[in-house]
Amino acid sequence: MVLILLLLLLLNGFLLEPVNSYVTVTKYTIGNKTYYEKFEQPWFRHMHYDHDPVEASEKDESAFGKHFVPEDDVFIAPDWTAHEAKYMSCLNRTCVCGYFKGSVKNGECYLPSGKLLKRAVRRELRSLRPDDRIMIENAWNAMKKSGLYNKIGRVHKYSGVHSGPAFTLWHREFLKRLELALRDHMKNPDFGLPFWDSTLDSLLPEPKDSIIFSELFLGEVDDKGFVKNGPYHNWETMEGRAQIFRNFGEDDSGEMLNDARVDWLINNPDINMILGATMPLSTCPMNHTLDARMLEFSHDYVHFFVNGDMSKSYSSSNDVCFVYHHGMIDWIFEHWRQNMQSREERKTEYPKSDERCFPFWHNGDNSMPLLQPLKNKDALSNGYTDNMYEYYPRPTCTRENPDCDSPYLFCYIPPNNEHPPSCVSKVRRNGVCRGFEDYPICYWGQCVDGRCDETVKAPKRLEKFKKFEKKIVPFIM
Ligand SMILES: *[C@@H]1O[C@H](CO)[C@@H](O)[C@H](O)[C@H]1NC(C)=O
Ligand SMILES: *[C@@H]1O[C@H](CO)[C@@H](O)[C@H](O)[C@H]1NC(C)=O
Ligand SMILES: *[C@@H]1O[C@H](CO)[C@@H](O)[C@H](O)[C@H]1NC(C)=O
Ligand SMILES: [Cu+2]
Repeated sequence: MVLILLLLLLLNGFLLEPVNSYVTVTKYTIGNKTYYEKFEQPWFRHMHYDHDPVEASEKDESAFGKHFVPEDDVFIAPDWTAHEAKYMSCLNRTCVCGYFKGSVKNGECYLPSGKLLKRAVRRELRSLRPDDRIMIENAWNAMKKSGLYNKIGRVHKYSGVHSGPAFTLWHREFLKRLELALRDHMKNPDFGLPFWDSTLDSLLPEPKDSIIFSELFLGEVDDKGFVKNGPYHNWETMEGRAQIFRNFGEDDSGEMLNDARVDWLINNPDINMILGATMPLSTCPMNHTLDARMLEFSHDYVHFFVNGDMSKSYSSSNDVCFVYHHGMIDWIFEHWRQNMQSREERKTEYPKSDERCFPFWHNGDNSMPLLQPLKNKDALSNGYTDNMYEYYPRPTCTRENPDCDSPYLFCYIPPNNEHPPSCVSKVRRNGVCRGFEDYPICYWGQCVDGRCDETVKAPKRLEKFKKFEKKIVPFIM
């Protein structure tokens, strides 16, 4: 009896005080939405170690985000050809027209097919029609085969800039170039780089069981973590491994983006939370504290979640997952710009150079390595989204219209209106679906004993959304 009481007490205490430094119950209003922070939500699912400035005594040892490349690495210089160099830095369509072998008439670029070159439309992977997705996958595979994918991958491997103000801008320009190459390999260059909105996976009991990691999208891994099917199967890495490597679960701090952090970022009045130094020197007279929700940190956790090739900056570009994830980071950056800055501010505001804070290569007027002649500040240009690409809206749903417009997603309506309905990714075969039994969570089969069982036929889905309004399921973390 005493023992049972003691056990109950212990259990109770455990539930009330999880071992997590982000535990509080607080009401937040972000934009028009209200969130209640309880347990580790809404910001994080796992504890994150504190981020500390770099001590002056460690200044020389610190890489400040410069890439570590293994000693036995075989260096292959990723130089742009003269043809690429001529077009890759373009920020408008007349400038880039020759890259697509088009011709300029009346200030517009016409492709050899006679079609007008437009801005590329970037869509969430699960919002693409299957035919279009396959067209894009074929383009990637053509680039992989010709060596162009690895060549551009090496631009990131040897020169990607991280841990400070230039991070988001360097990657914006890098993605723009990769997108030009991808479009040049597509039958329909109206499509741009897809992006992976990992908020759609953030509520799943096991995000690694998302349909995104099935053969339909990024591929499944075998028991050693090697990608064993899907469009990127047998993709030899830049380092010569036969398969892309993902090592889910290796790092506790890995996790998806979530709606609360995305909303916090895109409505944030402090430019430092978007572009600020994430590895400042301790000598920096900082205006901002290091916050685990800063854009670059939030970006890191997704890398850590997938792990394997994605866990290191020198190897992450091996995995197309990296490109798609950075598309989402760029989406956040653009939506912050649109929400919080005027057109003029967008092209000029940049954290002030200060050598007490961050090294010179993060300064606005420093050239972007391997993305010359552009300087960090040039990537603030409105030309990117005025001329080169635009974003198709992320999947959303409401109580009135609980439809995510994709067979790979369903509309989750949380109990007690804790937060607004949101689109959630379906789960792959044998994946964990616990807590969502009454939703169409399994892409194949049905949720039985907490797993998607493809041998159990799904009922007719004619009324798929109606019943959820009545039945509300507790959400188990
Ligand atoms: C907030 O809601 C109001 C009324 O629904 C709407 O007009 C406004 O645009 C919303 N603002 C944001 C930032 O979503
Ligand atoms: C397009 O870009 C080129 C190269 O930067 C520039 O010379 C030209 O003026 C731009 N055209 C327009 C219409 O902005
Ligand atoms: C800190 O903020 C003040 C006022 O907003 C500004 O004048 C100053 O330049 C900032 N310092 C740094 C290091 O960004
Ligand atoms: Cu990077």
